[in-house]
Amino acid sequence: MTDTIFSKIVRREIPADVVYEDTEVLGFRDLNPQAPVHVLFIPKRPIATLDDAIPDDAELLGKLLLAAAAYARAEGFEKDGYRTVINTRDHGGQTVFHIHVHLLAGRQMHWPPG
Ligand code: D5M
Repeated sequence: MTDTIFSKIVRREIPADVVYEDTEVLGFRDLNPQAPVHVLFIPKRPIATLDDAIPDDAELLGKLLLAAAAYARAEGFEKDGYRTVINTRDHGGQTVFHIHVHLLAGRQMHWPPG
């Protein structure tokens, strides 16, 4: 897959407000926040979209979700709750083709999403 801006963030070639990091996952604040808290969790090893994930990626995808949950718990968001979102390709509204989990917290979310 082609390099994206998120791989540049992983390599620290461009700045980001990093709030979570482990050996395989990076979490950083979204530049265009849609809630009081809006953090993106990405695997350091890029996968373009959820549709590109293969069975060998299962553990990494699980770690991505668990990292978001661990961060939410550490920040105390689990009490009121929060939303996690993965946008996939055009109709999903994906704009950066390096898979990412949006973590949104700090306000009431609504359903259905736009
Ligand atoms: O979400 C892609 C998200 O990535 C979107 O909410 C903006 C955010 N974004 C784009 N560039 C950056 C940088 N450089 N830092 C932080 N956040 C960024 P999608 O689900 O693909 O629409």
